Amino acid sequence: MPDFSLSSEQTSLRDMARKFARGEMAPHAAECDRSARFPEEIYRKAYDLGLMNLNVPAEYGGSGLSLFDQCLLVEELAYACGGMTTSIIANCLALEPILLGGTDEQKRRVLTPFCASYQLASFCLTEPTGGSDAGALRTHARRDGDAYVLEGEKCFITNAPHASLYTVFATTDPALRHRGIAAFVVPRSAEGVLPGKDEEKMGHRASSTGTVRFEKVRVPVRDRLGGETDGFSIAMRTLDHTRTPIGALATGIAQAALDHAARYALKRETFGKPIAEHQAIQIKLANMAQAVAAARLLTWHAAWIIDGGRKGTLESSIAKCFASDAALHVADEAIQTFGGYGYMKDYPVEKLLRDAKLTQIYEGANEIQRTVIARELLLGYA
Ligand code: COS
Repeated sequence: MPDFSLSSEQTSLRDMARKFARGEMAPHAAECDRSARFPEEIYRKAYDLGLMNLNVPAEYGGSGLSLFDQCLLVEELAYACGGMTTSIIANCLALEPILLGGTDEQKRRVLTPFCASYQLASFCLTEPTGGSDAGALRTHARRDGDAYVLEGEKCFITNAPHASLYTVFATTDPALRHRGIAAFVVPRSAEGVLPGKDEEKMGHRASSTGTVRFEKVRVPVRDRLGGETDGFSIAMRTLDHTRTPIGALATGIAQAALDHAARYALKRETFGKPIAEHQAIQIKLANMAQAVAAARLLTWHAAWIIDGGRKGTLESSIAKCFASDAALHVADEAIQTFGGYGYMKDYPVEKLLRDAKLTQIYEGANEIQRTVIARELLLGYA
């Protein structure tokens, strides 16, 4: 059985993230949400504290944290603002394909200069014609001498308008479906890379989400990750790793919702006593607390499995799916505890609901997570 007691290093790491989240992020969360502002100055501070390239080994200039330690930090950041956290951890998603599929030469050439200063990277898999069916990509990679020519469009890409580097998945032959997909590293400076505008979103409004068009972009063969048919496997293995921190992100949102609800319930009086003394509210708070604890433990368990060298496909999908459903439910119950005030933008809980919603959709919709969970589960019964 795993032992989840934190070492003194882990406690210091968590406390550092908590201090940054509550001191630097939280004071700006409502304003960035209202105006959909991308607070680059906060992201630069996150970089300076080593909170950005968490998964990149120290030898390539990153923080080199275990997935478990990443989850500790991500929960703290998300407690303050889910949207800012999404932008802060997007580099982990974008760089993971290089860690999994790149050679040592590629890692040194790409990651080392990238991590040496504040820069953003984006993971480009999803396309306008579909995100869940990742084997059906239309972005095309045509071999031409010592390069590929990329042509196509990606959408819903976190940080795309601000990124200097993209990891891009493209097909050499759509008829081959997942067996025809290759992965590439593409600098924004390459001719024909055209990031689009920021999308106007329901939640995660401090984060930036946009399209990227690739118009006849020449990508040298040396910037392909793995073999020409390895792209789908690299994408899937990347998501196995990065869905777990989404569980942590959702847990942070849920914990914030629970804390707001409990504090409010102790202050707000009806029928001559604080609503926290009414059983209807106590049951709500008790159920919310159970959901938060289970989300955190499932996330830590998935991280523990993957840190131990196992694949973690099942566990990361369970963590992401459960924690994101829990976050939406807990945020909803927090609003209900606040009553009419909860529905007002002057109070913090309606933002938590809008932010929680995205965690059910991105890095694989929860319907896909359930597909993955069922497939993995049934393997054990076949
Ligand atoms: N790790 C390694 N390999 C994997 C894998 C994983 N986690 N999951 C699947 N594969 C392999 C399979 O073993 C299979 O290999 P073979 O061709 O050698 O048999 C291949 O990939 C195809 O797998 P599968 O048949 O399961 O593919 P499907 O087309 O049915 O799609 C899902 C699988 C739905 C799981 C995939 O398309 C998916 O994850 N979609 C969601 C994408 C997503 O999360 N998008 C969000 C982007 S980030 S915001």
